[in-house]
Amino acid sequence: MASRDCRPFLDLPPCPVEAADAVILPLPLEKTISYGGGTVRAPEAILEASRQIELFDEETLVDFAGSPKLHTMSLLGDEGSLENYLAAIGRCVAPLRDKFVLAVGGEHTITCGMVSGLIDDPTELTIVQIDAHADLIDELDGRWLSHGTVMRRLWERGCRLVQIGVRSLSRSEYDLAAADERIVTFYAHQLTPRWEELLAVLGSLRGSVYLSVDVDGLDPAVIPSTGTPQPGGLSWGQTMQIVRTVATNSTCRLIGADIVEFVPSLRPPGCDLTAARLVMKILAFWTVGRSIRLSD
Ligand SMILES: [Mn+2]
Repeated sequence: MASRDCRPFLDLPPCPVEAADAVILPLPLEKTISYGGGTVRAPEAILEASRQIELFDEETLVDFAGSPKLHTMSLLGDEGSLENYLAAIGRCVAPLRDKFVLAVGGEHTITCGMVSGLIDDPTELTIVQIDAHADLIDELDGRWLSHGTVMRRLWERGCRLVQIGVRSLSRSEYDLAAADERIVTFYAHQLTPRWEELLAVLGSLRGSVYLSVDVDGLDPAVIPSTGTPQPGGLSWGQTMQIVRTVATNSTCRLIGADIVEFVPSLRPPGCDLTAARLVMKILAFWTVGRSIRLSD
Protein backbone atom coordinates (compact mmCIF):
# COMPACT_ATOMS: atom_id res chain seq x y z
CA MET A 1 0.00 0.00 0.00
CA ALA A 2 1.49 3.34 -1.02
CA SER A 3 1.00 6.56 0.90
CA ARG A 4 -2.08 8.30 -0.33
CA ASP A 5 -4.28 11.23 0.51
CA CYS A 6 -7.40 10.54 2.49
CA ARG A 7 -10.43 12.44 3.58
CA PRO A 8 -9.65 15.25 6.07
CA PHE A 9 -10.84 14.66 9.62
CA LEU A 10 -14.33 16.16 10.18
CA ASP A 11 -14.35 16.86 6.43
CA LEU A 12 -12.85 20.28 7.19
CA PRO A 13 -11.43 22.39 4.35
CA PRO A 14 -7.72 21.57 3.88
CA CYS A 15 -5.31 23.49 6.11
CA PRO A 16 -1.60 23.44 5.21
CA VAL A 17 0.50 21.52 7.71
CA GLU A 18 2.63 24.60 8.48
CA ALA A 19 -0.48 26.52 9.57
CA ALA A 20 -2.00 23.67 11.61
CA ASP A 21 -2.21 23.54 15.41
CA ALA A 22 -2.84 19.81 15.43
CA VAL A 23 -2.08 17.04 12.94
CA ILE A 24 -3.98 13.79 12.36
CA LEU A 25 -1.69 10.98 11.21
CA PRO A 26 -3.48 7.93 9.72
CA LEU A 27 -1.36 4.81 10.30
CA PRO A 28 -2.98 1.65 8.89
CA LEU A 29 -0.42 -0.76 10.37
CA GLU A 30 -1.48 -4.39 10.78
CA LYS A 31 1.41 -6.83 11.03
CA THR A 32 1.32 -8.60 14.40
CA ILE A 33 -2.34 -9.42 15.05
CA SER A 34 -3.07 -12.26 17.53
CA TYR A 35 -6.80 -12.77 17.10
CA GLY A 36 -9.27 -10.63 15.09
CA GLY A 37 -7.82 -8.61 12.21
CA GLY A 38 -8.95 -5.47 10.42
CA THR A 39 -7.07 -2.57 12.03
CA VAL A 40 -5.55 -1.84 8.62
CA ARG A 41 -8.93 -0.44 7.59
CA ALA A 42 -9.46 1.65 10.73
CA PRO A 43 -7.95 5.03 9.77
CA GLU A 44 -9.99 5.44 6.62
CA ALA A 45 -13.19 4.22 8.32
CA ILE A 46 -12.70 6.67 11.20
CA LEU A 47 -11.98 9.59 8.84
CA GLU A 48 -15.03 8.67 6.78
CA ALA A 49 -17.26 8.47 9.88
CA SER A 50 -15.92 11.81 11.16
CA ARG A 51 -17.90 13.55 8.42
CA GLN A 52 -21.01 12.82 10.49
CA ILE A 53 -19.75 14.60 13.62
CA GLU A 54 -20.80 18.12 14.56
CA LEU A 55 -17.91 20.59 14.42
CA PHE A 56 -19.01 22.07 17.76
CA ASP A 57 -18.36 20.26 21.04
CA GLU A 58 -20.87 21.19 23.72
CA GLU A 59 -18.68 20.05 26.63
CA THR A 60 -15.54 22.07 25.84
CA LEU A 61 -17.18 24.72 23.62
CA VAL A 62 -14.47 24.02 21.05
CA ASP A 63 -15.67 24.76 17.51
CA PHE A 64 -13.52 23.05 14.91
CA ALA A 65 -14.89 25.41 12.25
CA GLY A 66 -12.59 28.00 13.86
CA SER A 67 -9.83 26.75 16.15
CA PRO A 68 -7.82 24.54 16.40
CA LYS A 69 -6.69 24.31 12.81
CA LEU A 70 -6.32 20.67 11.80
CA HIS A 71 -4.24 19.07 9.11
CA THR A 72 -4.85 15.45 8.11
CA MET A 73 -1.66 13.82 6.78
CA SER A 74 -1.58 11.34 3.93
CA LEU A 75 -2.15 7.76 4.93
CA LEU A 76 1.27 6.22 5.66
CA GLY A 77 1.36 3.04 3.58
CA ASP A 78 3.37 -0.14 3.99
CA GLU A 79 7.10 0.48 4.42
CA GLY A 80 8.11 -3.20 4.21
CA SER A 81 9.26 -4.45 7.60
CA LEU A 82 7.68 -3.40 10.88
CA GLU A 83 10.95 -1.71 11.87
CA ASN A 84 10.93 0.32 8.64
CA TYR A 85 7.35 1.38 9.24
CA LEU A 86 8.08 2.56 12.79
CA ALA A 87 11.14 4.45 11.54
CA ALA A 88 8.98 6.11 8.86
CA ILE A 89 6.51 7.23 11.56
CA GLY A 90 9.40 8.77 13.49
CA ARG A 91 10.64 10.67 10.42
CA CYS A 92 7.13 11.88 9.69
CA VAL A 93 6.46 13.09 13.24
CA ALA A 94 9.83 14.61 14.19
CA PRO A 95 9.27 17.87 12.23
CA LEU A 96 5.85 18.30 13.91
CA ARG A 97 6.99 18.72 17.52
CA ASP A 98 5.59 22.25 17.72
CA LYS A 99 2.11 20.80 17.03
CA PHE A 100 -0.16 18.26 18.70
CA VAL A 101 0.10 14.99 16.76
CA LEU A 102 -2.69 12.44 17.01
CA ALA A 103 -2.11 9.09 15.30
CA VAL A 104 -5.05 7.01 14.17
CA GLY A 105 -3.98 3.33 13.98
CA GLY A 106 -3.56 0.64 13.11
CA GLU A 107 -2.16 -1.74 15.69
CA HIS A 108 -0.69 -0.66 19.01
CA THR A 109 2.92 -1.08 17.83
CA ILE A 110 2.70 2.39 16.19
CA THR A 111 3.20 3.98 19.63
CA CYS A 112 6.92 3.05 19.41
CA GLY A 113 7.32 5.09 16.21
CA MET A 114 5.32 8.00 17.60
CA VAL A 115 7.40 8.25 20.78
CA SER A 116 10.68 8.03 18.79
CA GLY A 117 9.59 10.93 16.61
CA LEU A 118 8.18 13.13 19.36
CA ILE A 119 10.90 13.06 22.02
CA ASP A 120 14.69 12.68 22.12
CA ASP A 121 14.91 11.41 25.70
CA PRO A 122 12.20 8.82 26.55
CA THR A 123 13.20 8.97 30.24
CA GLU A 124 11.44 12.36 30.32
CA LEU A 125 8.15 10.91 29.04
CA THR A 126 5.11 9.51 30.84
CA ILE A 127 2.76 7.40 28.73
CA VAL A 128 -0.85 7.28 29.89
CA GLN A 129 -2.11 3.99 28.46
CA ILE A 130 -5.78 3.10 28.33
CA ASP A 131 -5.80 -0.61 27.54
CA ALA A 132 -7.36 -3.95 28.47
CA HIS A 133 -3.91 -5.51 28.14
CA ALA A 134 -0.68 -4.51 29.85
CA ASP A 135 1.36 -5.00 26.63
CA LEU A 136 4.37 -5.67 28.88
CA ILE A 137 5.24 -9.18 27.72
CA ASP A 138 8.86 -9.64 26.62
CA GLU A 139 8.04 -11.68 23.52
CA LEU A 140 4.72 -12.53 21.91
CA ASP A 141 4.52 -15.40 19.40
CA GLY A 142 8.30 -15.16 19.03
CA ARG A 143 8.14 -11.46 18.22
CA TRP A 144 10.17 -8.91 20.14
CA LEU A 145 8.21 -6.02 18.68
CA SER A 146 4.43 -6.42 18.53
CA HIS A 147 1.12 -5.06 19.78
CA GLY A 148 1.57 -7.22 22.89
CA THR A 149 5.13 -6.06 23.68
CA VAL A 150 4.87 -2.36 22.79
CA MET A 151 4.79 -0.99 26.35
CA ARG A 152 7.60 -3.34 27.44
CA ARG A 153 9.82 -1.87 24.70
CA LEU A 154 8.91 1.72 25.67
CA TRP A 155 9.46 0.98 29.37
CA GLU A 156 12.89 -0.45 28.49
CA ARG A 157 13.72 2.85 26.78
CA GLY A 158 13.00 4.62 30.07
CA CYS A 159 9.40 5.79 29.72
CA ARG A 160 7.14 5.91 32.77
CA LEU A 161 3.75 4.19 32.34
CA VAL A 162 0.35 4.90 33.86
CA GLN A 163 -1.83 1.99 32.75
CA ILE A 164 -5.61 2.22 33.09
CA GLY A 165 -8.28 -0.45 32.65
CA VAL A 166 -5.98 -3.46 32.40
CA ARG A 167 -7.79 -6.80 32.79
CA SER A 168 -5.83 -9.30 30.73
CA LEU A 169 -2.15 -9.99 31.40
CA SER A 170 0.30 -12.74 32.30
CA ARG A 171 1.70 -13.38 35.75
CA SER A 172 5.12 -12.13 34.60
CA GLU A 173 3.60 -8.84 33.37
CA TYR A 174 1.73 -8.47 36.67
CA ASP A 175 4.91 -9.04 38.66
CA LEU A 176 6.87 -6.55 36.54
CA ALA A 177 4.19 -3.86 36.96
CA ALA A 178 4.01 -4.49 40.72
CA ALA A 179 7.76 -4.36 41.25
CA ASP A 180 8.76 -1.43 39.07
CA GLU A 181 8.34 2.13 40.30
CA ARG A 182 8.10 3.49 36.74
CA ILE A 183 4.89 1.53 36.13
CA VAL A 184 1.62 2.43 37.84
CA THR A 185 -1.30 0.17 36.91
CA PHE A 186 -4.95 0.82 37.66
CA TYR A 187 -6.63 -2.51 36.96
CA ALA A 188 -10.18 -2.49 35.65
CA HIS A 189 -11.55 -4.00 38.87
CA GLN A 190 -9.91 -1.17 40.84
CA LEU A 191 -11.35 1.70 38.82
CA THR A 192 -14.21 2.45 41.19
CA PRO A 193 -12.34 2.11 44.51
CA ARG A 194 -9.20 3.87 43.21
CA TRP A 195 -10.88 6.48 40.98
CA GLU A 196 -9.92 9.56 43.02
CA GLU A 197 -6.36 8.23 43.35
CA LEU A 198 -6.19 7.78 39.57
CA LEU A 199 -7.34 11.36 38.94
CA ALA A 200 -4.81 12.63 41.49
CA VAL A 201 -2.00 10.75 39.72
CA LEU A 202 -3.05 12.13 36.33
CA GLY A 203 -3.50 15.62 37.75
CA SER A 204 0.01 15.67 39.20
CA LEU A 205 1.92 14.46 36.11
CA ARG A 206 4.96 16.56 35.24
CA GLY A 207 6.87 17.08 32.00
CA SER A 208 5.96 15.51 28.67
CA VAL A 209 3.00 13.16 28.49
CA TYR A 210 1.78 10.93 25.67
CA LEU A 211 -1.74 9.46 25.64
CA SER A 212 -2.21 6.04 24.07
CA VAL A 213 -5.78 4.78 23.80
CA ASP A 214 -6.15 1.14 22.86
CA VAL A 215 -9.88 1.03 22.20
CA ASP A 216 -10.13 -2.37 23.92
CA GLY A 217 -9.52 -0.49 27.17
CA LEU A 218 -13.07 0.81 26.85
CA ASP A 219 -15.90 -1.53 27.68
CA PRO A 220 -17.14 -3.61 24.73
CA ALA A 221 -20.54 -2.02 25.35
CA VAL A 222 -18.95 1.23 24.13
CA ILE A 223 -16.61 -0.14 21.44
CA PRO A 224 -17.08 -3.88 20.74
CA SER A 225 -15.20 -3.53 17.48
CA THR A 226 -11.62 -4.49 18.30
CA GLY A 227 -9.37 -7.51 17.73
CA THR A 228 -9.22 -8.81 21.31
CA PRO A 229 -12.19 -7.46 23.32
CA GLN A 230 -12.39 -8.00 27.08
CA PRO A 231 -15.45 -7.45 29.29
CA GLY A 232 -15.44 -4.95 32.14
CA GLY A 233 -13.73 -1.90 30.67
CA LEU A 234 -13.94 1.86 30.95
CA SER A 235 -17.20 3.67 30.37
CA TRP A 236 -17.35 6.56 27.93
CA GLY A 237 -17.71 8.98 30.83
CA GLN A 238 -14.68 7.58 32.68
CA THR A 239 -12.63 7.78 29.48
CA MET A 240 -13.62 11.42 28.99
CA GLN A 241 -12.68 12.27 32.57
CA ILE A 242 -9.25 10.67 32.11
CA VAL A 243 -8.59 12.49 28.83
CA ARG A 244 -9.78 15.82 30.27
CA THR A 245 -7.63 15.46 33.40
CA VAL A 246 -4.49 14.70 31.39
CA ALA A 247 -5.07 17.26 28.65
CA THR A 248 -5.95 20.15 30.94
CA ASN A 249 -3.26 19.50 33.57
CA SER A 250 -1.11 22.63 33.39
CA THR A 251 1.86 20.98 35.13
CA CYS A 252 2.50 18.70 32.16
CA ARG A 253 2.41 18.97 28.39
CA LEU A 254 0.48 16.51 26.25
CA ILE A 255 2.78 16.12 23.23
CA GLY A 256 0.87 13.52 21.27
CA ALA A 257 -1.69 10.75 21.33
CA ASP A 258 -2.88 7.71 19.48
CA ILE A 259 -6.00 5.62 19.07
CA VAL A 260 -5.19 2.03 18.18
CA GLU A 261 -6.60 -1.47 17.67
CA PHE A 262 -9.95 -0.31 16.33
CA VAL A 263 -11.51 -2.68 13.79
CA PRO A 264 -14.18 -1.14 11.55
CA SER A 265 -17.40 -3.08 11.53
CA LEU A 266 -20.88 -2.66 10.18
CA ARG A 267 -22.37 -4.55 13.11
CA PRO A 268 -23.34 -3.16 15.50
CA PRO A 269 -23.75 0.10 13.61
CA GLY A 270 -22.13 3.25 14.85
CA CYS A 271 -18.78 1.95 16.08
CA ASP A 272 -16.81 3.89 13.48
CA LEU A 273 -18.59 7.02 14.63
CA THR A 274 -17.76 6.30 18.29
CA ALA A 275 -14.07 5.94 17.40
CA ALA A 276 -14.18 9.17 15.38
CA ARG A 277 -15.87 10.93 18.28
CA LEU A 278 -13.06 9.74 20.58
CA VAL A 279 -10.51 11.33 18.23
CA MET A 280 -12.54 14.55 18.22
CA LYS A 281 -12.83 14.61 22.03
CA ILE A 282 -9.07 14.19 22.52
CA LEU A 283 -8.50 17.12 20.16
CA ALA A 284 -11.14 19.19 21.97
CA PHE A 285 -9.67 18.57 25.43
CA TRP A 286 -6.15 19.25 24.10
CA THR A 287 -7.46 22.58 22.79
CA VAL A 288 -8.80 23.47 26.25
CA GLY A 289 -5.45 22.51 27.80
CA ARG A 290 -3.57 24.67 25.31
CA SER A 291 -5.72 27.71 26.10
CA ILE A 292 -5.08 27.17 29.85
CA ARG A 293 -1.30 27.06 29.21
CA LEU A 294 -1.43 30.17 27.00
CA SER A 295 -3.33 32.13 29.65
CA ASP A 296 -0.92 31.19 32.46
MN1 LIG B 1 -2.70 -2.51 23.58
